[in-house]
Amino acid sequence: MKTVYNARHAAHAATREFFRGRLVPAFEVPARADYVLAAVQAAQLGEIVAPVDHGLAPLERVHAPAYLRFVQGAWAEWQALGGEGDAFPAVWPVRSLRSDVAPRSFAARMGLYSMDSGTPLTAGSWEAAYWGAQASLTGLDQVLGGERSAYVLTRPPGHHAGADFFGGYCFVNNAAVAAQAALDAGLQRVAILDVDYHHGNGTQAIFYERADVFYASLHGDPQTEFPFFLGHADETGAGAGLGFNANFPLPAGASNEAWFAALEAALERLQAYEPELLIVSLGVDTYGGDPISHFKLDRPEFSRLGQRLAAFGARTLFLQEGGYATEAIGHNVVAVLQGFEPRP
Ligand code: OKP
Ligand code: ZN
Repeated sequence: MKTVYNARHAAHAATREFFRGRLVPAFEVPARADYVLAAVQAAQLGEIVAPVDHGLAPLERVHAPAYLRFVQGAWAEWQALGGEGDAFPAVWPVRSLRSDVAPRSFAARMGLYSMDSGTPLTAGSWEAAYWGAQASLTGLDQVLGGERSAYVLTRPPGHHAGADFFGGYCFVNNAAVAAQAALDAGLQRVAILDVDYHHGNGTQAIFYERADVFYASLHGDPQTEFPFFLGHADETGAGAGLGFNANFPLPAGASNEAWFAALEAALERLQAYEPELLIVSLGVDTYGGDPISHFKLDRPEFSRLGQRLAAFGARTLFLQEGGYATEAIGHNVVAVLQGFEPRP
């Protein structure tokens, strides 16, 4: 299968993030994508192509234009204020505070448009995220153009980003942009399967009241795992979207057996939906050696995941999400993709 590689990912290079009261080396680093690229090349997975620019309009189909403008200009605003190092939010409009008006203050807007202090906004965040969305749209073009599958190698990830907020290392929701673009191209039912360790709160929220995108996710239980405030099993959709959202939270430390049982349950729901396209939010932070996650998958399980997704039978667009055991993620991703499409 072809890989669409967002080389501009490297523009987003945070050095540090907050952890237990101090700034520690960032987990979501450019080396992640470098290792995956090397592994994809070594495995001779297929041609590696560059993203084609589809412009801002497809991003505005799922994100508020004011939010996108904010992210695009945030680094310049931060620099004009004399900001040193990366920008972090420090104040949020929680319950009883107003979020329907955007204050003039940059600090206030950083909070208005974010969900956590764990997502450093850097000089190149917008460039990397914009081109990540373009790479996702380019991968979608491949799959709609007749390819059985495509893999989009990009960072930062996207599934925590909501219609109008960044967070969880994410700025632009690549899965949501691609799903909406697929609908805009004429498809009627798109499934998103999110196998990242973390619940994709942004993706879920964007499509929560809609029946044309079915979001299914297996993830660490939000009782103890990020993003904490979404991802419970009782979130099944609302309004026209009722019945088109399915969450399979698993306790931190869950066995591989439990994980694959949840995968079967999720795929059963998606199979009944009869999607014309499957988008896989492919986080490999489910790996046993991941430094911030608590599942136990390893090479054989990633390969089995790929095989199972191939058996699902749909056109499939793989989008890179998390995975923080930097040197291992390339091998883990390639195990999934080769499981999906064994070498002839
Ligand atoms: C993004 B994705 C660890 C803090 C964790 C949020 C994790 C975001 C994961 N020091 N912060 O879903 O892989
Ligand atoms: Zn994750």
